[in-house]
Amino acid sequence: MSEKTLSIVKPDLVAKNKIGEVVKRFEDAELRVVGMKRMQLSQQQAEQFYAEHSERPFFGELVDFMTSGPVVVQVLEGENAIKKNRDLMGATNPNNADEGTIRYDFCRGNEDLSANGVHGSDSSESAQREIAFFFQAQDIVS
Ligand code: 3AN
Repeated sequence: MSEKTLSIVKPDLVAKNKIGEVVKRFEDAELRVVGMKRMQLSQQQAEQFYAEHSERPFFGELVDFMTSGPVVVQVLEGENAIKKNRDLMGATNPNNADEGTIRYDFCRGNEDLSANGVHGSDSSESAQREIAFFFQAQDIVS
């Protein structure tokens, strides 16, 4: 089933000039980038986006990191896009991620767990909410 998911290239990988390498992995896996923009998140946007984690001890650190520099948000489309993107990303902690995943290849050795390179929606409900958070319908072109 073709579906859409939200991906974010986080400030660490934007700063390392890895946007293209991340997008290449999506394209090589037959995911299509159907919406994309570079933006600087405000504190309020980051807090809203990660609201489900607001009670977690790392919330402040996560919001600080996500607002520390520009991000690139994308809508990816393809067969099983949500799981496929999660598989390409690898485990939340890059040091536990499988070799060949984005987080292992570009983020291992990072001490700060917030700096794990990429975000990907974890369910179809999250994907819908997260896509609508950043994109208007007319900014997504399949
Ligand atoms: P994932 O991004 O793999 O779905 P979540 O949803 O559990 O992981 O966590 C959301 C984000 O919160 C992660 N991408 C990571 O940046 C950050 N995070 C998760 N756990 C920690 C932690 N223990 N310390 C700092 N940041 C964390």
